[in-house]
Order: sequence, then structure tokens, then C-alpha cells
Amino acid sequence: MSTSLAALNHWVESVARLTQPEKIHWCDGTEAEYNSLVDLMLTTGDLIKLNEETHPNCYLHRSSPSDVARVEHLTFVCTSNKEDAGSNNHWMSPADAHAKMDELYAGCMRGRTMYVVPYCMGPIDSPLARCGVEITDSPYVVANMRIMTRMGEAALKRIEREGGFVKGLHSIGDLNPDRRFIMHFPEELSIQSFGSGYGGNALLGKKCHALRIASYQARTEGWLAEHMLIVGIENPQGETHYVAAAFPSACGKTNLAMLIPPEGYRQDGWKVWTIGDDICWMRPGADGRLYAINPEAGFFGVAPGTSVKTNASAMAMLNKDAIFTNVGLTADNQPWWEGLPEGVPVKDWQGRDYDKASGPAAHPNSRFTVSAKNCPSYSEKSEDPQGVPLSAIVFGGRRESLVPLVFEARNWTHGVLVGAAMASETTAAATGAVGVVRRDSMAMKPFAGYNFADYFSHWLSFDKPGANLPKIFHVNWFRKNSDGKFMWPGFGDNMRVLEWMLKRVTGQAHANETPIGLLPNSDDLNIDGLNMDVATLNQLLDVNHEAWYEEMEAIGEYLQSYGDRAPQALLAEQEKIARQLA
Ligand code: GTP
Ligand code: SPV
Ligand code: MN
Repeated sequence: MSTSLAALNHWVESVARLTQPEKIHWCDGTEAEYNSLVDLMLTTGDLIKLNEETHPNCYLHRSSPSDVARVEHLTFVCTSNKEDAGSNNHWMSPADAHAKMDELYAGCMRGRTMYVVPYCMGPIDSPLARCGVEITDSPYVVANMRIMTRMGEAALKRIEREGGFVKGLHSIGDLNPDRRFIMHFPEELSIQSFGSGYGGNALLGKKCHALRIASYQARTEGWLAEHMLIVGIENPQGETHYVAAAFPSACGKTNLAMLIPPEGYRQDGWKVWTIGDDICWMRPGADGRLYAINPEAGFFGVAPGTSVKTNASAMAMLNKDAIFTNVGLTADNQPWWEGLPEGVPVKDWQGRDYDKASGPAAHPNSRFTVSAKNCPSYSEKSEDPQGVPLSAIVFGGRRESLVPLVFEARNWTHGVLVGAAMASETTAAATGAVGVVRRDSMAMKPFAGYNFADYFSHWLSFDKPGANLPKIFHVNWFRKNSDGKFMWPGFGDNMRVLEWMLKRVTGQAHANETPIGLLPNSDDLNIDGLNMDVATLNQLLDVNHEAWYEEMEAIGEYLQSYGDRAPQALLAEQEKIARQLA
């Protein structure tokens, strides 16, 4: 296979001249191709076959121990003008970045196969979808891209028809963390990644294309590329409302996307439909509503903490056709991670004999890769080229104190402030300290491909005549009591909060005005069948004016840090709320 598109052939040839691969393989995306890549990786030891009886067609991959998460300090946005990348990004000039990368790439694929991976982000016939080509020397990346995207011949056909595509060049290099860079050139619609084989650093369709490059493109084309799950909630009357939610990495998107409602809700006829668990592209439709697609075709989900109790849907989809990365192993070759109630690990994620004293069996950022179609709650609407209309947008983070279980924004501008002001405790999804509260606007701190000030303005611009925008909410499943225990049960019980939100959307639920937004009373939330006292619930719904005043001041300073480019409307909203809290 090759292509009739001259621009693509030229690029592939020029990359081959630079990187000097032994062979070039154009990926067609077939199952036969996937199987032969798996066979190859079983011989090289890149994959380990898991128990065929319990986990047919499942494999374990162990990444290099220093290559287990995204690396934000090595991720750059290379715009000609530094200001366009903004203080939210690390910046390098395109010329310097290209010089650095060319040096790293020179001859880096000698003796290796170079894979050319055409892919489409979104349903192949969707006007909202966008295509790219990733060149990589990692068969593990190819196998993951086949699960995570619409990869192969159909994507190539669309690329040939359209003529344009996002160029992603990836080499694992020698996996040396000192020679690792993830570079983005939004003005060239290109990505260059070197020295990592892990997740968002290497599967370039995901964070690099579908968020950093796409967010930049979306701004010029009038849409949004967001770090959000998309879920459909069907009520007992059979109406389905779609909700998109932005939580930072490892803060509950996959879990909310696959939520199983509590027993009583299921009996009443509530159902949950999964569209996406990580990325949402949305655009206003002719009726003024925002329509959303999931650009991905699979899930690259956090393993630890996933169990039948927390996420039975995820467990059900992990029994076949999945790739596990950096989990532990049981004696009979089943994958194992912390949080599973059964099974005993004998090997840890590095393949060492498991010893509790030398850390967890599974790396805290260990992951599974699986097709979205494996999910029991998979929605056929995921394939709808027009996307689904959103009724609500939810922001949220990990905050052990201050932030209530749920509140509603008064209007779009206030909602954009709520998103911009988001903060969360850091997690193992990126290297660096864990548990430190940092601002993470719209959960996009590591993913916005341009200046946050311009990004906030772009968000505000959707509120215009004729728009029929979703309501905006903020949630926090992670409040802790003085014993350090989570106060809210979370997981399936988050349905109770979703019900209140959707009843707010349809005008059937009550809310109280507070300076930070609209909150339910304890009796506005259904806690039937929940072992929770009203005092705890009241604490979860409390707004401490003094502490919130301080938070609002900090939010003001944060917005000011973006200088003149920060939109006045957000600052005015922040000042208004601060005055009410004073
Ligand atoms: P990325 O894939 O990194 O973007 O993460 P994500 O946002 O999809 O997070 P995910 O759903 O995988 O959850 C990450 C961790 O948070 C897991 O260990 C979950 O068990 C835990 N978690 C998810 N939802 C809840 C919740 O409602 N309450 C509590 N306490 N923990 C939760
Ligand atoms: C995240 O970190 O938000 C992820 C995992 O979804 S990765 O693909 O590595 O970015
Ligand atoms: Mn994510």
C-alpha cells in the first residue's frame, strides 16, 4: 500500500531519509495486520500473553520504568510568537524545536520498521471528524492506535479526498528521559515526539492531536476540543440527555462515562449510555445547541481502583481483546492491580517478584486499552456523524476541602469562570508530585494548544444570539472528612447528583442562590438506599463564605496572571462574586 496523495508520499519519503528505517509499512488497519503485530511483539517480548481462558486475546506490555506517564515539563507548544502559546504552556521557537528534533531523529529508525498510520478522529463520515497520519517505529503504538482510533484504509481514503492531515512523527528513540520531547507545531498542524512509548506521549491521535492541535484548530474554526467524557442519561420516560464532563487526568471521567445507577434507579428505569471517556469535540448545530462527538474509538483507562464494585462495565469489557500496560500479574497470568478484591499478584509491573515493601503491584498510572464497542453501555450514538446534543457541561476536580458536592453556574459567562477557576490535586497520570492542588482550567492545563486567555475568550464567544447552550455545573466527588476518608460514596451514586442536574435542566428541581452559584438543599438530592446522614450531606453542600472569599481572590490573581489578554468579562464576573462574599 502507498497513497495517491503526493503531499503524504513526500512527507513519508522525507521522514524515511531522516530516520533511515530498514522497512516502511503502511498500516491498513485490518485484524490480520493487528494479529501479525501482536505475534511480532510476543517474539520480541514487547507483549506477554495473558491467560487465554480468562482473558482471550489480551496482552501485557511493560513500559520502560522511567516512561510511565505523560511528561508535562518535556511537552512544548511551538508557536512563532511566544505569547500565542501562553504561560499555560512550555514554549520553544519552531526553529529551535525543529533543529533539536531533527538531530534526535537523524538515523533513529536504523534497523527498525517505520509504520505509517493513517487515522481518523471521529466517525469516519462525520463533518466534525479530523484525520491525521502518525509515523512511528513502535508496533505497540500501532496496536494501540488501531484500538483507540479509526485507523487504516478508510482513514487514508478520507485523507486523500481532503488533501490535508495532521502530521505526527514519533520515535521511541532509546527511551532515555534526557532525550525525550513532545513538540507541537499548531501553525504547521504537526507533532513531533521522541523518546517515550507511553500513552499521551506516543499515541499521537490522543492528547497531541485531539486536544493540543485540535483546540488550536477549533478556535479558528468555531468549535471546541475538550478533555471531557460524554455520557447519555436515559430517564424512566425514555428521554436521553447528554452530558459532557471535564475532570483532570485520573479524576473520574472513565468512571462517570460508564456509571451504573444504584439499584433503585435501575428499577425505576434509569439507564446510562457511554459515548466517550476522555475527549469531546463540540460545535453549535443549526438549532443553536452544542453537538458533541467522541473523536476516539477506544478507552485508555486507569486500571488501579477499577473493580466490579466501582466500575462493573469497565470490568466486563476487560475480559477480552485488551492490552494492559504496567499492571501486575497473578500466578496464572491474569492481570492484577490494586483495588481488585480477588487474585494475588506474583509479579509487579516491572516483572519483578511482587513484594509489598517495594511498592504497588500495578503502577498507579497503569492502563488498559480496549475498543469502545467492548463496553456494555456503549451507545450506538457514538457513530452518529452529527454527534449528540448536550444538555449539560460539568466541571470538577479532586478537592479534599472547600468545594461542595455540586453547584450550578448562573449563566454561560459564570460557567466559563467556574471552568477557568477549576483546581485539582495532581495525580499519577503525569510525572511529578501527586496530591498538590493546582489550577487546571477546564481540565485543559496540560492540553490547551494555545494561550489560556484566548481560550477563555473563545469559550465566552459561544454565548451569542440564537445559541441554546447547555447549563454548566461543577462537582467534587473527593471531599474528605477529618479522618481523611471520602465523604461522598461516589461512582454509581454520582447518579444522584446527575439526576438533580438534569432536573435543573428541565426545570423540575429546586436550587438555592449563593454567591458561588446555585446549590441543592439536602432534601433536593435523592439519598434513598444510601447510608448517609443529613449532617454529612449538609457539610458536602456547605459554602464557607470566608474560605471562598480567599479562593475567589486567588482566582482573580490567576486570571490577572494572563495579563491584558484575559477577557474582561471573566474578571468582572470574578469581582462581582468576590464582592458578594466579602
Ligand atoms: P484519565 O484517563 O487520566 O483522563 O482519567 P479519568 O478522568 O478517566 O479517571 P478515572 O475514571 O480512570 O478515575 C481515576 C481514579 O479515580 C480511579 O482510581 C478511580 O477509582 C477514582 N474515582 C473515579 N470516580 C470516583 C468517585 O466518584 N469517587 C472516588 N472516591 N474515586 C473515584
Ligand atoms: C490523561 O493523562 O489524561 C490520559 C492518559 O487520559 S494519557 O493518554 O497518557 O494522556
Ligand atoms: Mn485524560
